[in-house]
Amino acid sequence: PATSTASRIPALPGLDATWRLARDGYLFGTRGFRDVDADAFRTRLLGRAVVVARGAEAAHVFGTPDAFSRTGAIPRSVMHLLQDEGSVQQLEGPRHEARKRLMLDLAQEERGGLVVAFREAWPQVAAEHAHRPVPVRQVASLALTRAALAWVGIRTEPADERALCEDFDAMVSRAAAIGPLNWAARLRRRRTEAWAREVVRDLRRQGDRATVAGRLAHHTEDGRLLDESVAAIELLNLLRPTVAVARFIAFAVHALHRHPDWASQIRGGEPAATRWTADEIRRFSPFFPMIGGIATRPIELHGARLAQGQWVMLDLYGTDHSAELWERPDVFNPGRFATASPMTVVAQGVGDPLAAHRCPGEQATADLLVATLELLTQGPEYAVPEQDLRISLRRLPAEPEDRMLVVFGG
Ligand code: MYR
Repeated sequence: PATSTASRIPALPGLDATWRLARDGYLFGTRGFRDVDADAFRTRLLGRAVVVARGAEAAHVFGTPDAFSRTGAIPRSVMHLLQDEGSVQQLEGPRHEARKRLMLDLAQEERGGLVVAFREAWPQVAAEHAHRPVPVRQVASLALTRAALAWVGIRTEPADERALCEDFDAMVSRAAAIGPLNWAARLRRRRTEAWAREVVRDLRRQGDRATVAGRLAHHTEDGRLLDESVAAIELLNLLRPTVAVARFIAFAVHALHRHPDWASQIRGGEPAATRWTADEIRRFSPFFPMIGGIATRPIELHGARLAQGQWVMLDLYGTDHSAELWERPDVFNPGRFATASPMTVVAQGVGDPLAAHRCPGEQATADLLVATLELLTQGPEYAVPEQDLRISLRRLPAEPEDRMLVVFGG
């Protein structure tokens, strides 16, 4: 019987923890676990009962194929900016697997072309922004937009490229916002979706089955082309998260600045040091805070039985900083990856990327960060001006206080 023994999971004091989420941001889970002295707690968010958990067991349970449904598991304001209806993130079971195979074929198998395009775009964009302080994310987003468009095979005018870059950036920047800031980003998203539908129509008209975008436009499920708007949403799902890697790139600049020992190993051409630093940046930096799911069947967690329909959040940031999984988790130490597996990092989700909702672009992200670290140490020179380098974990998404300013070209 689906009786819940979730009561064995301690409850956070207080009726509703929404105010704590607003107060603590990325540390919402960590502070809650500390307060109840456990790796899971029960509470309410916006009045709705939720179990929040971190650690190996929770990550394993959460990554079990089809144990959780994503529909209705994150606020609609977040869902509309990052995923939208009909997208791969909203599918489950065989339909999810068919769509996810396509996304993996493109985002993972074809990632080499993306990295080549990014290496080409970075020095160009750095030169376009030289001799004045500029937030790294601005340079990185534009370089990634240019690279992503070239990679999928879409030609655009420079003005359109800049507008698209700002649209993608807004979708992520405003994902956690409520009210007007979120709505404004949603309007921008509608415009971008209209652009993507037009691209899909063109690709179909031209019969392009060769480029990454062309393959997506001609992908069939049950013998039928994807609905034009769904194909457009999936095209945005290739482009938007690629541009979001700019957030990790800002943290990469921050890390090299704070850890000159690792910077000099990377500059010396140590491939292992470079790869480990890329993975440590993904583990250490505040990126996607938590993921949510609705149990599709009764689930065992920490000896408790969660009923079907239970809303559960997995604290990604807390898991990547948990002492259960990581030695001295709050120390930035790429050397840990001499023995640790990068798959243990959950910044981009958990489980098997094909069967679960883990990010299909995780390998691409790691490769882009390796390229970034090489470009930062061996590519166009830059200086880091005096600024506030603190990173507030209250803000979702997080970034350095002064937005990690750099000056390219001395
Ligand atoms: C995507 O574009 O689908 C992935 C982007 C990852 C960005 C990471 C930062 C996002 C923080 C937003 C908060 C969402 C609250 C659940």
